[in-house]
Amino acid sequence: MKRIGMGLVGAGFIGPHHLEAVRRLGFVDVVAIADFNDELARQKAEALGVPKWYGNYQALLDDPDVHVVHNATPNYMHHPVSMAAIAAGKHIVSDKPLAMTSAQARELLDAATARGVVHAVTFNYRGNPLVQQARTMIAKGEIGPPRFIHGQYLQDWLLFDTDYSWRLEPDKGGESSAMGDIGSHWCDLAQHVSGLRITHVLSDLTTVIPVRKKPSGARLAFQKASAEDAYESVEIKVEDLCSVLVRFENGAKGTFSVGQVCAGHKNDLWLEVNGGEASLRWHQETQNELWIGHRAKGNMILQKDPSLMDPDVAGLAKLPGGHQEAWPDAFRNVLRAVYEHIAEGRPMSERPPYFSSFEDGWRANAVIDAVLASHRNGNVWTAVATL
Ligand code: SOE
Repeated sequence: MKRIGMGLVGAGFIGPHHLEAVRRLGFVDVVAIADFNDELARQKAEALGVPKWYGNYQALLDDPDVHVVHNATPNYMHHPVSMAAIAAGKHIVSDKPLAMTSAQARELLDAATARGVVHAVTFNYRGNPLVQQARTMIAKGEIGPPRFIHGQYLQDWLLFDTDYSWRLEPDKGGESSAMGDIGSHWCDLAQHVSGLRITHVLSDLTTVIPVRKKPSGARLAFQKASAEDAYESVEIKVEDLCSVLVRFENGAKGTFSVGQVCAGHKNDLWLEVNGGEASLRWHQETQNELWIGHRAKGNMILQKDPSLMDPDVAGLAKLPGGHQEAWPDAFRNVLRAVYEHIAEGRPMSERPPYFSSFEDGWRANAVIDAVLASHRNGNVWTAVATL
């Protein structure tokens, strides 16, 4: 297979995971890293074994050895970096959320489509084998029409007032914090697995911790406060907890909660779909099991085992039953689809279902915008924009 050069912009918490996933593909060369300045970029490049580094992203975009740009910067940089990458004719992989607003996301989708580059958003949970098993079962009518789609995405790394992230600053993270960060995953997963668009939402947003101690230095996601940190007390205006009622396009109802102040919940994403004949539930923290609920016979738990899965998606499980696959494997699966697509020069219209594009990124941003508007306008039912 033709070798492809990858360039990473932003090497904070998530960037190194992009890098590790593409290294596992076997036909991708990690060419360069760009970060906020030369020294930071050099340190990151050395630590991650990357040959070239740049103190600004435009220099990386000018490098002819870079064919695909991964945008793993904080949210406020998503739009400018991705727009510049598209203008430079590079294929682009953006971390989620695609942009700060659905208007920005729409600009990105239109620009990437017009330039004819491959565009992807890392909704990485789609790459989990049993997520695809669930999607396939629903698409084939095996649980009947979805009637109730519900779940949660809870974490606890922002539980204490000494916990901090740039995501809590609207100029860096956007108007929403928890919804943009992890709610975007839930909205994508629910729509992807059910095959149904979210049409309306009614939301209630809360800032459980209205004043936090902002550390003088940078803090990565999940990084604990240190006794040496100097603090400044800052007012927090964005939500760290959120409850949403949902309506789907076929009339199905739903509900989900998103929070990052929920003690004991580490990366607790689950999605349940109750259909006319059976139910399915997938839980990220026990991701090698799919619960299948029945009315007239015993419930079952399907283990991730390629020999037991639907043959259409069994190939996403790379190890036999009993050999657990995990978070980085799903990330790798999504990026494999993207890079195979690039290598084979196929159009975006021929991408596999679990390849999340800028259109999917726009869709999640549109739901987030509606969630914010619903809350702002007094917790009222609000329509989600359509393309
Ligand atoms: C922090 O909440 C975070 O790293 C998210 O940004 C990721 O998208 C999620 O997959 C894990 O948690």
